[in-house]
Amino acid sequence: MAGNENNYNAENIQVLEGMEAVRKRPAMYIGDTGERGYHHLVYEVVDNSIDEALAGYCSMIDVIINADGSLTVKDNGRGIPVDMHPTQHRPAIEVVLTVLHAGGKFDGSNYKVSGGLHGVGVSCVNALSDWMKVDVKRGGRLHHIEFSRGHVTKPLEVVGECGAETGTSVTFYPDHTIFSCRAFKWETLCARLRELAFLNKGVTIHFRDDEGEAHHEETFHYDGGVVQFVEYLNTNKKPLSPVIRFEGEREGVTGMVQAEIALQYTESYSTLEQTYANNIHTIEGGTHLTGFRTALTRTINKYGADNKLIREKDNISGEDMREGLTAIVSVKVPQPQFEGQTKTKLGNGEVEGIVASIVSDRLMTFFEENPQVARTIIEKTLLAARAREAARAARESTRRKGIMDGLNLPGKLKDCSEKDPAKTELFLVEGDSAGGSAQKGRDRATQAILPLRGKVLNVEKARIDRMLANAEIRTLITAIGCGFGEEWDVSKARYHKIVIMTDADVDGAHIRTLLLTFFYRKMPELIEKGYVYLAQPPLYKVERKKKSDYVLTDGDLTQKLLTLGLDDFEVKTKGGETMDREKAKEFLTLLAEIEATAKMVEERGFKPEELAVDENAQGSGASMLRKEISALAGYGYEAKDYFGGELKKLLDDVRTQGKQGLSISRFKGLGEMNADELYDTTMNPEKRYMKRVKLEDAVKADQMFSLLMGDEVEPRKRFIEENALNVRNLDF
Ligand code: 0RA
Repeated sequence: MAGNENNYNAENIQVLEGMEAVRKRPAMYIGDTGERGYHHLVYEVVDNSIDEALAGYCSMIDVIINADGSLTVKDNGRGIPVDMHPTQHRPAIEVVLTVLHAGGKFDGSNYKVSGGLHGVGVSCVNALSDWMKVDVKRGGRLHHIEFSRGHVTKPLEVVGECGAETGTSVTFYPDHTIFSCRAFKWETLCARLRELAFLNKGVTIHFRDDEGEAHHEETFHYDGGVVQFVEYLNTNKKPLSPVIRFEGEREGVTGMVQAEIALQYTESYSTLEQTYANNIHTIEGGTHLTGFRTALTRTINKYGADNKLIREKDNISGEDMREGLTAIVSVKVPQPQFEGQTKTKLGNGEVEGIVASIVSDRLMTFFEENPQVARTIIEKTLLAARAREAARAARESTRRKGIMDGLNLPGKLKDCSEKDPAKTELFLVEGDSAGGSAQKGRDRATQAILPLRGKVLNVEKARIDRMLANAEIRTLITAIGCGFGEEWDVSKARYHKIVIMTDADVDGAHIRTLLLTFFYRKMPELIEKGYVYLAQPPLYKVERKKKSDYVLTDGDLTQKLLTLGLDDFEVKTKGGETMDREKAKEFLTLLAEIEATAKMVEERGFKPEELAVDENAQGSGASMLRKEISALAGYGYEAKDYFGGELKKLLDDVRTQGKQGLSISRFKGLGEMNADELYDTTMNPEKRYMKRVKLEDAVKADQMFSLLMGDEVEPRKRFIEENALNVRNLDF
């Protein structure tokens, strides 16, 4: 026999130590204990179900955010084995859920090609969960087991029968003494689950949110896999070619390497290449990306030369051949090596040649069979090469003037004296007058000011040569100091905080979007490194007894007025009970939200009192209003109490009371603040509030910029119509 009593104890101690190790250094196992790590827990569990799907045993995965904040992942796979483990003397399911790396491979097979980013397995999730409950349908019986912080609290037992059904359901509640994040985010999980459904065609992933009032629900299922992924990415772009898909496999060093690639050319000037290794988004690229690019360049060059479409003097670069390209490269590697700063760069050397060989063969065949498409792509490539050549000439002339290397800083830039970029900030300010105030008010040592006049060029619609001819863009490039295009070097950034400071009006929002488009398309590393910020100037100045105070948003102002007003008011439920102060404030906040939504709905030509009770009314405004109106029930009121005017009057009265003795002025633009005010409210590092621009969902960002800034008019119109009511939530 492999084990005796002592052996069992020794193994048991290892398990305990393993779980403790994870709890002691959670970041080592899941990256961090913030928002990322919190969501990573979900991915680890879902990956196990995806593995079952890849092995051909599972077709459905349900993910549910439960009302209590826990999360369930349920699949119809084989079910985690529940029989006695041969050496561990306890049910296999206990081993899978408490032994690090036990995953699905105790037989040493290559079954598990997936595996989360850190590949730590579901046992880590267990260790980091306040509790975990698992149900398994297997062998005709329904089994149940429970854990707390990685230790069994309710041993495995049979709790019922299940006939021929099989599957696993894991529910866990993250340990909030470990995580700083408190809740799962619908958007974040949606993006990943959608991506998984694209990458694993045929799998159905059903996602539901039972927490809060929102009750979102979405099903992801794509029989077209990566082809549909590319179509999805290009929703807002004009296609130049059909979506081209290749698939192939080759024997690698540690087993069979599979590759699946889909690509499409569009009229856009940007490139979007998303690569995956074993379903993990390899943000830093790696050998699969290199192989893909090499093959693309080689094949276009060869086909172009053979068919006299490209001449030697055309001097086309690989970059030119990727202009307007959207591509998904997905590989499955038995033992993936992840490298790079964030461990998202594929390192397995042989993958480069394997991907290159698959792409070269298949792309050449495609070109030969579709000469018209090949010609269109090559024409686009030639145009890109010419534009790049013109840009190079423009750059050359700018370099001669010293603009690219920052030796000759633009006169408009009011630089700071500090030279250490980690300590310095660059404010991009809308308009000369606000620029003047910012310059006067700033901390000269660490804050530089660059006033921008008028609209910034829309880089979504301009090729690189036109861009470099634009004075505003050149000034920006020089001030930032990283160079541009082929000479780009993020380590040369002259400031580690680049703050966009625009007015809180439509023009300001437009300029902000144009600048963000520029950074996202042309200097994405600045965003990845977290160097780009949005200043948050206050909307209001509130004076009371000679003391002034600044208020950031309309919502904050309402809160302030309600708080002050409630000093002199008593609010009752419909039943006549007096609400305590907290509850009264919540209630009035709800009334203010209803008022704002009703106003927006009205501006679009609808009657809010009708929409609020019409279950069939579509559009985000209708459902938002319905949701808010139904929340009135929590205070014993209903729709007609609001629309009848009684509650509206209460809101007005409290607000009016709150305004007593206050003088409120609204800032229409930054220029209305004097230098001291601007510094105090918006620039002073001790007091200001700024938003860091994050790039969490590259897919969404790409679509958003194509949509807002690109050529396609129809989808933009649709987007703006659908989201007009959500502008207060529209955020980057
Ligand atoms: C170990 C071995 C086998 C399956 C699994 C684990 C498994 C784990 C999870 C986690 C969530 N869903 C899951 N489904 C399966 C192979 C089982 C066999 O050979 O029958």
